[in-house]
Amino acid sequence: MRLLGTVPRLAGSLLLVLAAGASALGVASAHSRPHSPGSPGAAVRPLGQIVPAPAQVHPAGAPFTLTPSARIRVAGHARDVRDVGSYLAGLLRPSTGYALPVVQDGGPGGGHDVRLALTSGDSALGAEGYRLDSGPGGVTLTARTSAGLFHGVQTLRQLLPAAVEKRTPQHGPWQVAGGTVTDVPRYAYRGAMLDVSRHFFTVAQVEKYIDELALYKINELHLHLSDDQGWRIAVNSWPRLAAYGGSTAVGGGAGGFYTKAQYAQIVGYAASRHLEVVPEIDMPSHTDAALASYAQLNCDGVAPPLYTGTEVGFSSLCVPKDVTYAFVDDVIRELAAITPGRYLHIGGDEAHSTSQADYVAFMNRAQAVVQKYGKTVMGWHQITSATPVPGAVAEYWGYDETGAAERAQVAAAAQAGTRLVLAPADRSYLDMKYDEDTRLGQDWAGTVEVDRSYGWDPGTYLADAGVPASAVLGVEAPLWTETITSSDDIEAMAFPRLPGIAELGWSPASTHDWTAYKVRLAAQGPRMAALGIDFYRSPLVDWPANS
Ligand code: NGO
Repeated sequence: MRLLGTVPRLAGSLLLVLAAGASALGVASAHSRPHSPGSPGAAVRPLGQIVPAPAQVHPAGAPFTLTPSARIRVAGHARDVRDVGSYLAGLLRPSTGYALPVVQDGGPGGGHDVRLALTSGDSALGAEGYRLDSGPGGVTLTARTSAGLFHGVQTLRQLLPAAVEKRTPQHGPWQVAGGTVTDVPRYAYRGAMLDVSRHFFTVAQVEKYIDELALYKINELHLHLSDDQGWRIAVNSWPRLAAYGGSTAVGGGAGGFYTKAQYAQIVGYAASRHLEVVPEIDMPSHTDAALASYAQLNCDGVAPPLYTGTEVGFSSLCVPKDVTYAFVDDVIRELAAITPGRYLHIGGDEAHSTSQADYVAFMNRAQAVVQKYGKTVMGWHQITSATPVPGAVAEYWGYDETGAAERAQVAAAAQAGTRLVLAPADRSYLDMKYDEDTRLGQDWAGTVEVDRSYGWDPGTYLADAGVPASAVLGVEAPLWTETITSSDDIEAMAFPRLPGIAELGWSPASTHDWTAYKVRLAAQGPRMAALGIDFYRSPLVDWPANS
């Protein structure tokens, strides 16, 4: 633990501490009952005591107990549903020590099993919703899609004791409160961005983050693949971008890049956790790595040196040159070809060394290239100062200091049909320090404690400026990595703010309440600790002793 001292690891007294922590939180419910004589009485967490808060919760009846003979029954033959079953088994086997075979379902009833079933009915569940029915006879997850079942698995997981997250055998009982959860997301886009340019992160590090994001029902992974300090994706037609432009990082250390096969591995891993990868090539500024790799991309034909500092806005592609558009076309064509997701992000932020006329000309041409290769344009909200193409998504990263004119421009675009992903820097930027003592991060948008990060409503955040609630596609939590170099660093900044942004993206506005949220967040402490996530123990939250 780097931020706040040592993490208590109380393996021997885990159950007692769990029980004590649970009752301190008032999570022991009418549905709790001792599992067996002499059991330390681990309380059953109430249905709904999860993050993100579910849309509807109906506690009823006695709990379900996962036993050694339980099976994971998968209804139907769809490969992706079976994959969700295998994923669930993989989560539960190490800590329970149970075999949990994934078997074909013979129909409802019996078995004291966990059952996963697709339904074509219940259109209210939408593309990502699910229903969880729990009782002594079993747990059934129902959804219209495998994504819905996967999100239901995250709920089931959070209803089990935190020790289920450990990778070595633990003591049960493994109980889930009785009743029904019916849950659908508020927003379709619930993103996390990782800047792999300022510092490079390996495939394994990205996969680890993906696993952590999935627990909170995040469904978009935005990868910031290029910036002044590093180009991180192989492009066959411009090989020096990665080979040379990817060779360093902020501070001058070794950089790195993903081969196309490695990128495909990340995309595939994300898909297995029901996240879509949104790749970003930031243009026309934030391009020193490209400009250093190819002299012809510069207006003066001279390649600048590689850059390892942290200034922004000094670089620009040469807007009048034809070769710039050959470059843009090649890069976007190759990236689109390895990206199954819908979106391709072209940056557009902080083009301080590009004239506004050039900026507009460039962004409009770049958008056309994204469309030509079949992708939906995404850009930082400055793209609204060009001409967003129909269907474009602008990512708002303003903050309390953002001027009225800039907000009005975003609002005008939103009124004209541009959809918005909200990532306000003084709320959702995971690289902002929690307080002045935070070891990592920046504070240009202020310090952002957990309550501030959670304390806004995406539906009304830009209402004053004139943004209609219907224009909001969702939220994102970006993690810029000027100061971030390891998985430990990622975790220290993302957790516990990321779960709050995930909740703003998923949960109905009616559940929004800091006092209730901080109790549910506290209950995540032991779970994050069991997962080995080195999270920031915010003093605003009463973390249980085993967190
Ligand atoms: C800004 C800037 C990034 C920085 C980040 C640091 C955007 C969209 N552009 O956000 O280059 O890394 O702040 O917080």
